[in-house]
Amino acid sequence: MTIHAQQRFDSLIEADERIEPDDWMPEEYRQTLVRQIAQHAHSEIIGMQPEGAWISRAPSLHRKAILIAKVQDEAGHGLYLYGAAESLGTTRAELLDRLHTRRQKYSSIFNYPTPTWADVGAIGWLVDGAAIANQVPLCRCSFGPYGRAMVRICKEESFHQRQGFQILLRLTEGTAEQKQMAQEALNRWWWPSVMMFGPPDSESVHNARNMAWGIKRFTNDELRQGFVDMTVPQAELLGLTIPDPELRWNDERGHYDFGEPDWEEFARMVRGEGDLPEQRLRVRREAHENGAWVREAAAAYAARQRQAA
Ligand code: BYC
Repeated sequence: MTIHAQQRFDSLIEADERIEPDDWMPEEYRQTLVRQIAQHAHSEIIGMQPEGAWISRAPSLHRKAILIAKVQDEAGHGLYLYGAAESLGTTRAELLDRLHTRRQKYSSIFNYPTPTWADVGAIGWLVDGAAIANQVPLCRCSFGPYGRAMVRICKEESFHQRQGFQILLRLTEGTAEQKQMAQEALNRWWWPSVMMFGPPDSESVHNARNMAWGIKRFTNDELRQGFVDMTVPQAELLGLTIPDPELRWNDERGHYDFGEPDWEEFARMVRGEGDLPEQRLRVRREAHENGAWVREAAAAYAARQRQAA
């Protein structure tokens, strides 16, 4: 590395311009991006499971078609993100191996069950809603391929969020049992969604450096607050009650005050403790093994094309 290369990197960051894969970058910048983008990609593909489990049980053909499209979108998001990570000099095979051997994480949010159809609505409304709050600022990430991947992902997430809201709206307009089912799904998914933004700022390891590098644009707590402020009026529209007795509008701050999440539970979910996280990884490893023949066939086909060229 020359001093010139470091200066160029610093001045690009300073000017809020993009770093591209061929540009020199500090090793820590590269590593934190691989870590975050891989964790994000893993979350997208593990995140196919809780909703995927409802494809065969969707309440109508129409809902089934929408759900299949949504779950396929998540697979696509995983692909763009693995592609963005590969541009930093790693490979998809290596990243998947790190996921399968628990050397890399996926989002805590996907370690919760989906016992009813209303949970599918709650994932779309709350989890995709939280994803949008987190990912819209990532469209301006200083690393070009990640920021550009985010633009398309955010467009798709906003369709996902609306379909989730719409599932719950239909349920809340239905019978007393259906409304109850929607409320119970909100009770299950509210706190996990609030925690999805990561540990409080006081405990965040990467906040400060990633903000300075223009990877993150807002801290975990700022994003969490934005999510709560955005979601409370939507819950009111649905006629559902957010399960937080401390939730109230604070005129002085111009934001909602809310209670403290259970950070011990968050830590357990991040570590992947329990039967459900075990199942998530088992299903993922099996899917990978069952797909081996596709990878082999694609590699053989590519080799033949190269020979023919
Ligand atoms: N779960 O220093 P911090 C989707 C880890 S999927 C697990 O604040 P950072 C969808 C963190 O990695 C979208 N681990 O970290 C798909 C770090 O550990 P390491 C998922 C978490 O990076 C299907 C440690 O805690 N979204 O939308 O500055 C269906 C300290 O944290 C979590 C993304 O991946 C967590 N929730 O900030 C429906 C967004 N939170 O790595 C929907 C991209 C924190 O040092 N990622 N940790 O061992 C980010 O924006 C940032 O990485 C985070 C954390 C805000 C999540």
